[in-house]
Parts: sequence; C-alpha cells; structure tokens
Amino acid sequence: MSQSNARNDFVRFSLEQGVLRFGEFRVKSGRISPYFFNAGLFNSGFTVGRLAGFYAQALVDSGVGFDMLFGPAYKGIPLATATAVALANHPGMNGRDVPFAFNRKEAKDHGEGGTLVGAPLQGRVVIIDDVITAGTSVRESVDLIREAGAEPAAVLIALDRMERAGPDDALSAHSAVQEVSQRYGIPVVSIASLSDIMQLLDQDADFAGHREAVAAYRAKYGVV
Ligand code: OMP
Repeated sequence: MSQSNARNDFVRFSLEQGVLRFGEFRVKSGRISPYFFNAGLFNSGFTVGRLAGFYAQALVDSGVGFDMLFGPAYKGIPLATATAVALANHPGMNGRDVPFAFNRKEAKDHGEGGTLVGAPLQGRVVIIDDVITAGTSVRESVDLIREAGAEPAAVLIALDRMERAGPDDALSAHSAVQEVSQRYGIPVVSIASLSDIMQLLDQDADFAGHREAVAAYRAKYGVV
C-alpha cells in the first residue's frame, strides 16, 4: 500500500468507527473545532488491531531508527502494546521483536516499585500517543526516557491536527506538533493529518457539507 493510500484509508476507517466526527466541538485550547478525533473509540479487538497496523506502517515508512516503544499512561498503554504486536508481524521488520514499556500515573511503593512497567527503557525510544494538543504528555515522556539514560527517537501519533499553538490574540507561527519536534529535536510521525481529512472532503460528495467549515477553521488556525 502506498503511503498516501494508507493515510486515506486511515481517515476512512476513523470515520467508519465514529472516531472522526464532524460537527461543533470545544477542544482543549477552547477553540470550537468543526471536527474531533476521539481515538478512545478504537475500543475493540479488531479496531485496535487495525489501528496498530496503521501505526506500525507509518513508523516503518518514516525510516526512523528505533529500539523500543514507550506508551504514556493511560491512552498510550494499549497503543504501545498493540503496535509492538503489529510490528512483530510487519514484513518490513524482518522478524525483529520490539520491546515496549509504559508508565503508571502513580508510583507504586511495594512489589516491584517505581513508575515504569515493561521492558527496561534503553536505546532509541519511540513515544506513541493519539493526538498532541499541548504536548504535556510528550514532555513527561521525554523526561522519563532521559532520566532512564535512554534517548527519545520520535513521537508517533495518529492524527496531526496541523493547527497553530497559542491563544487567538498571539497565535504561534508553529503547530504544537512542530513545537514538540523543535523543542526535543526529534521527528513527529503521524498516520494522517488535517490535509488528509481535507482531501477526503474535497473528493467525497458524501462529506461535502462539512468542507466549508473545516476549510474556514484551517484558514484561521492552520499551519501551512
Ligand atoms: P495533550 O496530551 O495535552 O497534548 O492533549 C491531548 C488532548 O487532545 C486530549 O485530552 C483530547 O481531549 C484532545 N483532543 C483529541 O483527542 N482529539 C481532537 O481532535 C482534539 C483534541 C483537543 O482537545 O485538542
């Protein structure tokens, strides 16, 4: 499958699953967005398996070198687990078995202790998440990875909303995704982006009714 087909297929899959919706949604920034992407609705064996296949493909296609995956609690935990399974089955990985780890939100003071669970954090680590809005969970993950003596290699997300960070009266020239990439000096790889959603709206008459609102939102908040 070509990379652009994978992006289109992912947008369609997200629509079919009700993960991507059009309407009016207040997002974390306070903006009223004409679309919302709720990755939590990938919540069954088949859909999480397919989602993980898209993550694995995007990571392999990116050409980023990596040794393991890290999934920040809570949403990153099933994502890292399922994507490690998908990578193990991916022909481009030549049978490599990729370790994964995740954190707890609260440190455990008995048993094995600590906040990290899974494989030891070492080497080049890919952080996996759904959407980056403020970049809070990425910062925490980068800190945990560096404290363990490992190296953040990339952030892998499902959807890049491609929108400028900051308040309306002081919009940044960059998106939250670009800021994360610049701040930590690592690539942010996404399965799909707002451009791919726009492409679907341009091409599919069934969704044409949402085109104008999404285009207007992009013109106001989008990065080029
Ligand atoms: P950070 O982890 O701080 O970057 O924020 C992730 C947040 O993005 C989640 O709490 C979601 O509520 C939110 N979100 C989506 O999951 N999908 C969207 O399409 C838009 C948002 C958002 O609020 O910006």
